[in-house]
Amino acid sequence: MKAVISLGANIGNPEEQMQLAIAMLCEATDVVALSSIYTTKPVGGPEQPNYLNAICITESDLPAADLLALLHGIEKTLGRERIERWGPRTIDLDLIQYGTILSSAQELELPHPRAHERKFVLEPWFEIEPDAILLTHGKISELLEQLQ
Ligand code: PH2
Ligand code: MG
Ligand code: MG
Repeated sequence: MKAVISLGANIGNPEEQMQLAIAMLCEATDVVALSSIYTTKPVGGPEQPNYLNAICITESDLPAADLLALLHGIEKTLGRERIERWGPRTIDLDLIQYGTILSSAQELELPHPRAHERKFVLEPWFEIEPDAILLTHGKISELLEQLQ
């Protein structure tokens, strides 16, 4: 199944953390596409530094909970501390969409409930998969257009 994963970092050494997270994703999963790295203004949360953001698409057969655990493991390895919602972070790996799974579980909502309104997710995703459909909201090209 195709997994769309978003990466973000804005404290510590964001460039290095992004590269390490990408390397770990390549090691642990079958990465099929990787976007450029974008510099983006923080959305929500306290005043904080700009982010680096990217999207990675991988092929995986793992159950969603196991894939999520893998992402959390990478975050932990790279020193992620969970202090404040939408606060600054050394690395954030979010599962945006996984195959055609729809889930409203609190531990893992799929597709990601805010993906449709986040340019920092849609723009890099569009770069590597322009025809992509966000299962809950439709064509990402149109969602992105609405945000411009
Ligand atoms: N992540 C957030 C909150 N705000 N803003 C940007 N630009 N990039 C992010 O990755 C980001 C954010 C919560 O995960
Ligand atoms: Mg996030
Ligand atoms: Mg997250």
